[in-house]
Amino acid sequence: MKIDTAQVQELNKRLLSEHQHQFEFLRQQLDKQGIPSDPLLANLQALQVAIPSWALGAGGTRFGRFSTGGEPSCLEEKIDDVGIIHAITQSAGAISLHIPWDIPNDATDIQERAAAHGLVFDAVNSNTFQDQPNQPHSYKFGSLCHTDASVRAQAIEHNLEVIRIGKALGSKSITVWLADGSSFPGQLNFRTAYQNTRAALQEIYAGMPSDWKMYIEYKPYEPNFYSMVIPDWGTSLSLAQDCGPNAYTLVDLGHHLPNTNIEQIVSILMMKGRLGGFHFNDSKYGDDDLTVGNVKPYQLFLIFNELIYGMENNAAANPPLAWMIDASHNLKDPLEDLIQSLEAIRIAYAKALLIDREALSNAQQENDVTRGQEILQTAFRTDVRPLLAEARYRSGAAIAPIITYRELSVRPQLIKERGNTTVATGL
Ligand SMILES: [Mn+2]
Repeated sequence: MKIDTAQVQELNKRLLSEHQHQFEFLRQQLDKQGIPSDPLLANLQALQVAIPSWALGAGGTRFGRFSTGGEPSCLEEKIDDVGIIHAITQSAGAISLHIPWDIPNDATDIQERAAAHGLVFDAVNSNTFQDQPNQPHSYKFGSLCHTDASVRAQAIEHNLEVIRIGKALGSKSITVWLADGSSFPGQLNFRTAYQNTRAALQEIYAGMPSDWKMYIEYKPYEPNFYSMVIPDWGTSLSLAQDCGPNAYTLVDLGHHLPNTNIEQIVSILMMKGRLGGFHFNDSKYGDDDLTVGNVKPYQLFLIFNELIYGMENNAAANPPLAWMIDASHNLKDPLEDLIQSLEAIRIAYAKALLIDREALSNAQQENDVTRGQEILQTAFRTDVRPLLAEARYRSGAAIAPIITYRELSVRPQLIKERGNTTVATGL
């Protein structure tokens, strides 16, 4: 299924006059604060977030999985689904593949299909957290950290294969997330596990083309519950530094213990020029992988505050970040969920762009705590939705994405084309 942009424009006509009224009101409010709208709109139009190939079907828990219907059953259909989201929002211009779930049969074919939807390939993701059929060695007790050198060699070779596949598609980065760790005290030697992992990452790094980046993701627990080899940003950063200048830390919002100050982590990593990218999601308890911004929108805003500050004060030359949604959709239509996530990311970004940075810096210098809070919350409490709608409208996307998605009957049509029982590869 492919969405005709003329259909989107047609639906926009009905919403246009009400939208213009709301946007004009906001534009005047911002003008009074000395904030011109056009640069904000240009920033919003430029922000593209990658959609991972594993987020297009229904996720599940270890207790069960409930199908959505019309799920993509091959890589081609996954690309079509991202194309649908991009046609409606013009803000999901990239797809992130997971190997081996999404190995393309013909790279040129797949690249052309993606290009027809206006999509490029973002970071490729390796998988050594589960065993594949006919794999000689098991990852039950770890991959890059394993005590047995032949298991480590197999895991290294898999990552090099992922790089080769990514290269053929035009990707420029690899994300490594390791499930390695231990579930019981005494199970492994912390130092040996770290040293094995470091040596393996260095080998993978050495096999990367020189214009590629490696993103090292961290997570404090799960699937191992006593220790993870890369539990936190400090460990990830130390490994990245030991690999080389093209290795970076990747922050997944759900990969923190409750109440961790993620915005502070973002700030320090950018100061060091080592923040590579972001996996967006939201959570109440742990790695819940919920729709971005649905539980803690203020945290997301505070993170964007640091990201923008980091981009504007970039002495360490932190490169442009890789943005990706990393969520699991257990109840909602995955495409609707992803559209909502894209919206939440852009809302947080737009609000953070409104912060009066000079006034905030002065308040901090003068230790005026009250004023600092007022400045942040004035920006946060501004309803920027008309700004997002205007950015979308100018890009040829939908003024109201969820309404448009439903009026176009996307899901019923996908069910008609693909059936009710297809299962997307992934978690
Ligand atoms: Mn992630």
